[in-house]
Formats: sequence, structure tokens, C-alpha cells
Amino acid sequence: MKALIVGGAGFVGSYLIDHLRECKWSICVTKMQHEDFKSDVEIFDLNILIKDDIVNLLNEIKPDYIFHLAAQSSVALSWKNPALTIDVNIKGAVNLLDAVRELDYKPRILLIGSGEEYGHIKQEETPITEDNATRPGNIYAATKVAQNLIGKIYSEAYNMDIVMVRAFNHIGPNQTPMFVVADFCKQVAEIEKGLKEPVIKVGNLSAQRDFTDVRDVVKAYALLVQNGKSGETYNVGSGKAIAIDDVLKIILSMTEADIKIEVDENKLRPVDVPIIEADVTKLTSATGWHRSIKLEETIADTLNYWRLNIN
Ligand code: A2R
Ligand code: GDD
Repeated sequence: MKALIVGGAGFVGSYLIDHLRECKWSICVTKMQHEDFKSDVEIFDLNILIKDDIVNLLNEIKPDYIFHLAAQSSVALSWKNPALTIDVNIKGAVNLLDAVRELDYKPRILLIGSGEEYGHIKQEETPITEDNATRPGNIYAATKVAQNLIGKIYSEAYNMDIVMVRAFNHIGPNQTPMFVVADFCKQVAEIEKGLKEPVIKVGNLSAQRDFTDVRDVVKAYALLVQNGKSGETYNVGSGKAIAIDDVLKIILSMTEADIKIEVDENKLRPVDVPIIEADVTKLTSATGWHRSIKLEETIADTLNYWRLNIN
């Protein structure tokens, strides 16, 4: 089994490499800016905004499976740089799909979308299923809706083998502190080491999100790329939302430090939808996947990662 992980030098990519290696797959990875990215797998430079380079790479590698992870992955950053987010997430995905369309062989593609695509969810719609309407509340979410729609069109129009995912929040050690759990854990580790005053800066604590350990998420991706139905979309999440306030309480319960909480206006977003919670029945029925790592364990691992990596 030969896999190409496009955007494999990022947070999810490194865990997907580990998992596919354990499954004895042959793995190729593309990176763009990660100069420091070291791995025992084959690494290729690729900017998905250049379609001809994708075609050339695919003709050279000829993967059976393509995991499309490359993206501008931050909701917060999408408010600040909407054009980049639209370029990478929509144009980049179209370039990949169109490059595959031109090939004389047919790899299977897994497109990674987001639980954020559902956006403004009505109370009676939660936990949310794949056939629910999407009402994106931010630029990032809109780009992932577009990717999903275009993926469906390519699959139908050109009979291409495309499976689509809507991944809900995934967390774990080594995630950039642009995201909430990594951000809070890094701040706590800095406070414990006396590198920061004992005040944790937070954004909107009332939002409820559905968190899964990244190590469980990549297992779902490997199962879906093999067992998902072409043209279909699958939610990947825990099935249970938790308020960010409660996530913060769990983190604070794991430290001896006496920490004050302060809302930082700069961390608030123009729109932050109240709740995003997955119904994962379709995923579990298709693959037998189930979450194996509890939220508390993931948070403890993430906090310990920052304790070891703060200087
Ligand atoms: O900067 P690099 O070399 O690490 O590459 C990033 C890659 N990427 C691109 N690759 C090719 N051409 C581009 N124009 C381009 N722009 C960005 O996407 C990086 O390796 C990867 C994204 O990694 P992270 O930001 O760490 O995202 P994460 O958490 O691994 O998320 C994977 C997927 C994304 O589709 C998210 O939207 C979704 O899961 O949640
Ligand atoms: N980043 C951050 N920092 N978020 C905070 C903070 C803070 O200090 N305080 C509260 N939040 C809230 C955000 O407003 C949001 O409601 C929630 O915490 C999660 O924010 P992020 O961790 O930044 O993730 P996200 O939900 O915007 O996006 C993540 O999940 C999506 C799937 O639901 C990313 O991993 C996306 O790539 C992914 O598609």
C-alpha cells in the first residue's frame, strides 16, 4: 500500500506517518516550509498552488492513496488572512483534484474537511449528522464547505475515487499553540517555570467543541481511506462536546500553580458558533472505529509535552 500525505509535515501529518508506518505502508510526504522536518519517509517539496508540480509528483510516485492534509488550518488566522485561506484551501484542493483527474491511473483521495462546516447549528440538530445543512460561520469553514462540494462534483462528474471527512477538533502533544488546548497548556507550563505572570489569557470560554486525540483521528483516516464509500462524507469526532471553560478547568486541575483567568479581547473572534458536536454513527458503522484515548489523558500528555519543551 503506497500513501502520499500532502501537507504531511504538519501536526496531523506526523501522527499519520507514525500510524501508517506501524501498519507497514509505504509512505511519501510533501512539505512546503518545514525546513526542520526530519523523517525516515520520502519527503518531497510541493506547493499545491502550482498544479503542474502536483501532476509531475503524482506521475513520479504513483500512490494508491492520497491523504490531503495541506491547508491553512486555523479558524482564527482565516479572519486575519482570508485570501491566503481561500487560496490554499480551495484553489489548492482544486489543483490536487484536477491533477488527479489528468492521470492515467486512479488513486483514492481522502479530503480533510472540518466540523466547522456545519457552523450555525440549531439546537435540535446536535449532535450533527453528515446530511445536515452546512451554515459556515467563518472564512475557514466556508473554504472547507467549498472543498467538500467540489470533491463531490469531481467524484460524480469524473468518476473519481474521493472520500471526504469532516474532522472535529483534534488535539495532542506537538500541536501549535495557535489552538486552544496547546495554547492553554503552554501558558500553564510557562507559569509553572516562572516565565510568565500567573495569569492565563483566554478567548471565548462559552463555546462548546468536540475534541478527539489526534492519535485516534489518524486511525479513523486510515480506516476511511480503505473502507469509506466514494463520494461520501464522514464525521470524525468524539461524539461529545465540552465547553472550553470546562477544558480550562481540567487543565488547571493538573497544576499546583495558582492561576488567574483573564479574557484577552484579541483572542475573541468576530463570530464563534456556540456548539459543534459530531454524530459519528456513519464512521463507526463503516469502519468499526472508536475513540480509545480519553480527553483527560490527551490533556495530560499535551501539558507534559509543554512542560518538557518550554525553556
Ligand atoms: O508549511 P508546511 O511545510 O508545514 O506545510 C503545511 C501545508 N501547507 C501547504 N502544502 C503545500 N502547499 C501549500 N500552499 C501549503 N500551505 C500549507 O499544510 C503543513 O504541513 C500542512 C498543514 O499542517 P497544519 O497547519 O499543522 O494542520 P493540521 O493540524 O495538520 O491539519 C491537517 C488538516 C487540515 O486540512 C486542517 O484544515 C484539518 O486537518 O483540520
Ligand atoms: N485558539 C484559541 N485560543 N481558542 C480559544 C481560546 C484561546 O485562547 N479561548 C477560547 N477559545 C475557543 C475558540 O474561540 C473556539 O471556540 C475554541 O476555543 C477552539 O478553538 P481552536 O482550538 O482555535 O480551534 P477551532 O475550533 O477554531 O478549529 C480547530 O478545529 C476545527 C474542527 O472543528 C482546528 O483544528 C481546525 O483545523 C479544525 O477544522
